[in-house]
Amino acid sequence: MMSSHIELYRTMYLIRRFEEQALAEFSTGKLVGTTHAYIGQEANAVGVISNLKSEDVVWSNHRCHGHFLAYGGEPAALAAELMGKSTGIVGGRGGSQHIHWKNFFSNGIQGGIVPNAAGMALSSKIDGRGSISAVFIGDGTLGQGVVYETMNIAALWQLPILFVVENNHFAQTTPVEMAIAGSIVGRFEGFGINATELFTSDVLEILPVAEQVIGKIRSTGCPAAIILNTHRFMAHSKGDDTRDKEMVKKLRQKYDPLQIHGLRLDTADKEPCEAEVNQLIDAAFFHANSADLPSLNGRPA
Ligand SMILES: Cc1ncc(C[n+]2csc(CCOP(=O)(O)OP(=O)(O)O)c2C)c(N)n1
Ligand SMILES: [Mg+2]
Repeated sequence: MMSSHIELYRTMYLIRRFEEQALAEFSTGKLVGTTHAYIGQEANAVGVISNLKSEDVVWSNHRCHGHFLAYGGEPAALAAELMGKSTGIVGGRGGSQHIHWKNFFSNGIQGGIVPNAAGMALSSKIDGRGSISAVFIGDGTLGQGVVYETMNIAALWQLPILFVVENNHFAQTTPVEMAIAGSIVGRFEGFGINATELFTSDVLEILPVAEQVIGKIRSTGCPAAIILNTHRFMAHSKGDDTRDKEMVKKLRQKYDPLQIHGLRLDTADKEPCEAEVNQLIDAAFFHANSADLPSLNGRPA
């Protein structure tokens, strides 16, 4: 496997700490716009993105911080972006949901970026680049018609695209049972797209399955899907959570990806790793906080 146990833990811990800090700073008014924490879902981003190559393209959504950090994005640039600062990933103009760095793109419009992923997969196929597009969507985004138009064209034209559905069982406050008829796997299979479903928060279970599915996309050029059943431990955004608090607590006890994978590590490895990441996060937010706002049409803000 391409990443060691401690590397996998480090990336998941980095995401966790970033999100905790972002939520803490939000309440102080330093962050602008909105934010959707990835806490609880870390194993998905790490398990999938660890298998991608630099020429592959990652397409993300409103809950994009974890995907961006797993992709190798700088926490300091992300923190600055959340604060609308000039040192942000896109100069402070994208905020939490609209990021572009290297081959990473995110968009806050549910499903809006899915056809772009197919377009880039088509371009890769035409040019013979061999790269794939990986697009992350949530369960609630399966309510968007454009997702099905994309599945259709991806299957019809045999495009190298990986659909990753992170089913955290809620779209904001709507439980998946109230929004989705039939099955998620069945939606892909209806278009002839192979779909693999996992029920785990263990990065070591996601990693090899993602490796196999991605390998198949590379060797066949055909689309595929991974459905990851997962849980978010925080509110949808900052304070909007109608779920029973005890139920969320129980989910966290059972499905915390950091607890699950952390048990495999020696304290002698884990503690310095956490200390290094804690420092990195502190520095990221400190520098973001002291950075300048972007200029307006070339004039100082
Ligand atoms: C087209 C569109 N409609 C509504 C919204 C507002 N909105 C943002 S996230 C969200 C729920 C998304 O649920 P899901 O796809 O399950 O992702 P999750 O938030 O659970 O990660 C909604 C309704 C939006 N961003 N775009
Ligand atoms: Mg959801």
